[in-house]
Formats: sequence, C-alpha cells, structure tokens
Amino acid sequence: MNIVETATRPWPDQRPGTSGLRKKVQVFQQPNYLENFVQSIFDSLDDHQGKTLVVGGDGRFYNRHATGIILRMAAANGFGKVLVGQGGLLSTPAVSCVIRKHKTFGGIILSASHNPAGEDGDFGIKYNVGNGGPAPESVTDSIYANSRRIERYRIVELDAPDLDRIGETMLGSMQVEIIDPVSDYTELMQHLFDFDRIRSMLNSGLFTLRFDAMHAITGPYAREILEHRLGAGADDLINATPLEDFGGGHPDPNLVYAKQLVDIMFAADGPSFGAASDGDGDRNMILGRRCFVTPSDSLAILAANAHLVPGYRQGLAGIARSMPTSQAADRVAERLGIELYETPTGWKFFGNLLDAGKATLCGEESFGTGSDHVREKDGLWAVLFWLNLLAIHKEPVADIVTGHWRSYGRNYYSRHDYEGVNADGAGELMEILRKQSGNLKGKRFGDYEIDFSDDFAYTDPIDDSVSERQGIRIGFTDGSRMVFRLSGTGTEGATLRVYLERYEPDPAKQSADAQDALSDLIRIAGEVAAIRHHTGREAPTVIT
Ligand code: G16
Repeated sequence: MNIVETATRPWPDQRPGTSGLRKKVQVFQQPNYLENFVQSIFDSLDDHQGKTLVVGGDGRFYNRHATGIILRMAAANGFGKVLVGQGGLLSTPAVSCVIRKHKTFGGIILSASHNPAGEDGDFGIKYNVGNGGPAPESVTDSIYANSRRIERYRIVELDAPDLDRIGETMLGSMQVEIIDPVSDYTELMQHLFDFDRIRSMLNSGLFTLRFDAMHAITGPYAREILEHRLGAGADDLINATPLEDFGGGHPDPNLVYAKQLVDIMFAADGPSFGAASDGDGDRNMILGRRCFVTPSDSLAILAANAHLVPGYRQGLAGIARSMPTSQAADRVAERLGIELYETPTGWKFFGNLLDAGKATLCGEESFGTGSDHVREKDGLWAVLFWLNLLAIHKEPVADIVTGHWRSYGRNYYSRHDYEGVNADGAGELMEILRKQSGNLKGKRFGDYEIDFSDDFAYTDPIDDSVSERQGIRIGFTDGSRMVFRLSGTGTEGATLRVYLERYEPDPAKQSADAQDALSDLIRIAGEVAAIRHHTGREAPTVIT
C-alpha cells in the first residue's frame, strides 16, 4: 500500500468548540487544513490500529470531498475498517447509533450542524468516541495540542471508493463498507416506540402532521420512518431532500429559521402536530396547532410521561439538563424522586452520566433532547416520542402543555441571541460581569432582588473533571434567573446568549406571552450587562 507522509505546518486556529471544529468552507479548503485536523484526531487516539471507524456527515458542500480524504487517511493510519453512510451521509444520532451497535472504535461526523452550508457557508468536523458520544474535553484538548505541533500527515495514494455503492471494498489493506445510513437507526426507533399505535393515529384521519427536514440530513430518515413505516403522507414531509447548500436556508429549527413550518402551524387550519430538525438531525422543534413547545418544556413533558412509552416503561434513572436550560425538568425530577443533573452547555457533558446509568433523559434549551439510547441528542427520536405520547393521550399538543403547567407550574423562558457581534466587546461584557458576579447579592431592581450570582463551574460526578467559566448566572430571590454566555459554535465574531427564566405557579397567570411575562427581566439583563454599550445592538437578532 502506498502510504505517503506529507510535510505540513500547524494552523493556529484548530481548537474544537462546543461541538467540534466549525469554520467557513474556504478555511477548510486551504491547503492541508482538513488533513492537519484529521491527522491531529488520529494522533490523539491510542490503540486504534486494526479497529473500525464510522464516517458520515450531513451532506453539506465539501462532505463528499472530505469523506474521501478521511478514508484515505484512515487507511494510511492503520484503521482496519471504516463504515461509511451511503453518499457520505449519516445524521449525528445515526453515527452514534452505528458506533454503539457495531461496537466500533469511534467515528467522525462531518457537520456544522444548523449553520448555513454551500461554498460560502460553514463546514465542520468532530470526533466521537467508542460510547457513541462527542469526544470529552481531554480528547479535544489533545487534538488541539496535536494540531499545534503537527509536522506531517499520512495518506494513501489511492482513489477513494465510490460512496454511492452499498457494499464492501478494500482501500489498500483497509476494508470500507458503504452502509445504508437509515436502517440501523430505524431499527432502534422501532424498539423504543410503539409504531403500531402511532400508525393507527396517523391513519385515523383525525390527526395531521407536518415535518420539516429543512433540506438537510433528516429527509431520508423521515421518509423511511414517518412515511414508509408509519404511514404519513408524502406531502406531510417538507424540504425532505438533502441539498449541499440546504436550499440556501439556515437549518436551525426555531421560530425564526423554520418560518415556513411555523406559518403552516399557526394558520387557523394548521396540522395537529409539526416538527423540524436541523442540519445534522440532532436538534428538534416541536409545535402543535398554534402552539410552540419550548425545548425546556419539551424535556419536562417527555420526562413526566416517559413511563407510558415502551422504551422507558421501566422509569427514569435521572434527568440531566444543561445549566441555561429552564428548571421545568427539575420539578418533574423532584416529583419522580429522581436526581436532576445540571451540566455545562454541550452534549459531551451528558456522556458520563448516561454511561454510568445516572441519567436516562437529557435536554438542552438549544433544541436538543435525547436519552441513553445513543450518546447524541436526537431530533427524530424527540418527534417520535411526542407522536407516541399524542397517540396515547389523544389530546392536542397545546392541552398537553397547559396541563403540564397546571400540574407543575410554568417556567416562562426565553433566549435572546446577539449574533455576530464584535468579539472584543462581547468578551469585555463577560469579563465585567465575571468581576462583578461576587458582589451582586442583595442588589435590587424594582421588585427583583439578586439572591446569588456566579460563574458556573461543573465537577463531573463520575470522573471528577472540572469545567470552569461556563456562564454567568444571576439568580433572584423569587427563583427567577438570567444567564449570560458566549456561544461556542459560531464562526463569525461572537454570539452573546442571554437566557431568561421566571417561575409562575398560578394557573390563572400562565397564559401570558413569554416576552411579556419576562419583560422586567429582559430590561434588567440589558442594564446589568450593559448589552447595548458592549454590543452596539439595540435588540437581539434571534429570540427563541
Ligand atoms: C451544539 C452542542 C450543544 C449546544 C449547542 C449550542 O449543538 O452539541 O450541546 O447546546 O451547540 O452551543 P452554543 O450555545 O455554545 O452555541 P449543535 O446542534 O450545534 O451541534
């Protein structure tokens, strides 16, 4: 086998963020940029010789090209076999599923998630370990360290195999198996949910559905599962063909970017249930007719009802949520008498809890929900979970949500994003808040009095690793909260995220618009952090 060692020099900017390395396509197209990062991943692994790797991505521009390079480098770096999704496609949760089912050494996912795609868009790459989940910080730190001292990368001088032909071929002495990207994942979903019950609901004529794949990876999964296995109509799926530029859209399933679906769902004669997933299929947005379910409420509702669904009938071991996610799930955990874990933002922080059997369901405010079935958040899984609950309860989505609030109280919640702001200004805002955070207790703003304020730090209960500087939390004496942090997934400037939350136990006061209910806190956040001064912005770019 003709292995070539190519000399290279480090790039300075290959530190993985919240979820792998995300950059503009043009950055990845620079000579040796992708190769350096892939070699840095391989150099950070122990004992991978002869083992199996999974490779797949969300189908965005550069996915195919990068897949070919990764295969040639995997062969040169001693992997025994690579499982590749047909066409280079695999959703993020499907990669996790394939790693776990086939007990592979790890996997590489090509995706910049919900970030726009195309020649001028973003590309990304991340490494998942043998439990199927994102590499922990120890591994991403080592990848970065390797990227800073890399001098050569290894590649075979052979053509990469045809990615479209299912079956096995050899690349040098490494086996390449092109697999159907959908089948292992579909089998897992069938095991977790009551497909017969969902199918009867969809066939009853009383229930209508709309799923928006946003021209990204979930299209083929939704066709197979929702249409072929569960009997949804072909027209119930929109934007279901993956395109290299995601149709020019921004496949982030939220009220702003999934506007087409939101308009359909908020029409007077809208479908009973609507959902969307993102670029790589790990996020979800849940809607009912004229009803938006916040991701935080969705996690709480799934947790409260999980015992009704086949895969979770035995009950939940615990619930985990990221720190900025609302505390709605905490109330469910309390009533169920199970543990609630509060982790930093990033799915990787759930991995140890899931592996140790301490948490069964996990969720994040950033439209991510999942469970111990894989080690990634999972968009279609959340959709199927909701469909299963709807088939049991036979109630509109809005009634399930308000019923939950009546029983547990409502956590009014909203996130305000200031995208693409000047990085220096945003950094300064955070530094000033950080310095102040010890001295805010007792400070009053109208009816609100600050009870505590800190920079969130997390000690992993399994391996005792410590993650610091994870966001400034300001808590008020009435239980309200605001959190400030900078996104770790953007590719331009900085994105300031402000998370706002207020608890309302009185059912008579639970039907206000979230922005109205949070208006005092929104104003206080602007004042405490001098947002306008530091960002130069009058208003957030995205409100969810
Ligand atoms: C990634 C991570 C999530 C995180 C989200 C937002 O999601 O996997 O855990 O919550 O980014 O992170 P940030 O607030 O730092 O931008 P995805 O769907 O982009 O992979």
